[in-house]
Amino acid sequence: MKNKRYLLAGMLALSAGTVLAGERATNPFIKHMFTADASAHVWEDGRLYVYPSTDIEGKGYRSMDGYHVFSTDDMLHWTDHGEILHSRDVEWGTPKGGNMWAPDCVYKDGTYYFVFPHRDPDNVWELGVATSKDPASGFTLQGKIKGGRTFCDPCVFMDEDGQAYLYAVVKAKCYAAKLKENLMEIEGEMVPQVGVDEHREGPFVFKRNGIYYMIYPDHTKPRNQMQYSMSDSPLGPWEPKGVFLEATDVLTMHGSIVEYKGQWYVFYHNGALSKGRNTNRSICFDKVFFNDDGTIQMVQQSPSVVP
Ligand code: FUB
Repeated sequence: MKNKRYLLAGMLALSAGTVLAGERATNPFIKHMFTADASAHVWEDGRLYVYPSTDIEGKGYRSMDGYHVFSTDDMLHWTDHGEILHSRDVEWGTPKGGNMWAPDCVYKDGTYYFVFPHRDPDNVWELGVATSKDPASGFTLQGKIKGGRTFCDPCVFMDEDGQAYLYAVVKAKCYAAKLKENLMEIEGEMVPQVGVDEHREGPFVFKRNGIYYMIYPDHTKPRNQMQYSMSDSPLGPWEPKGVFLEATDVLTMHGSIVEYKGQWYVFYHNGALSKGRNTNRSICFDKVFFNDDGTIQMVQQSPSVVP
């Protein structure tokens, strides 16, 4: 009888999303669909949101479509907020659909700006923007970011002074510039970033203790590793620091680093649910630790994590 009472109490706690001592998050943490290129952010409501791209079962990169948003307040229980955008909604996009690659999201003055790469009818990459007052629903298309070339893999970093920076990729090189107040136009020109020579794609920029970090997948074959560079300016020059996350079982690497409730985490993807299929990836996270000089310690990729 006593045991039954404890069991019932435990079940109620789980269903309410209560965290049990020592409870572990398992990797990959999204299991009901394939997801990649996780961009993680902590927003005003205190939740951590992840904006990944969606891989389609049994298909390749060109079929990627239908962005979902996921959020948590304990790194254990995740809410799938559903699809926020599909290629069929993008009137300037390729009629073939798909081609919805690694996105990012940034917050400014009560509005969330979801930035995504998509091909136009001439097969040229453009960066689209959709906005919402809610971080995980109600996004409305606003058009394309003006002033750039044909960029992919956008990252928008909002500095503490309210200035936004856009980082994006052309032919494996990382370019960056300030964004204008409207976050829809590039100020000046996108300039190649110095000191990120190993960069292949998927830049993500964050700031810690006044230092800017850019993390980026490198050219290592047959599977990319994650490297990083540090700078005292958001537009570099950057100082290369090398690998901090080894390759997984898929070709690509792409992710983000964020602090949540006093702990730093890195998000990345692997092929654990598809048995290593390069285009059916799944997002994971692990803890990140820094040395006293700000450098990042090698990350231990784990099947499960105590947040
Ligand atoms: O997910 C499609 C592409 O693969 C991304 O845009 C790249 O960063 C790589 O992960």
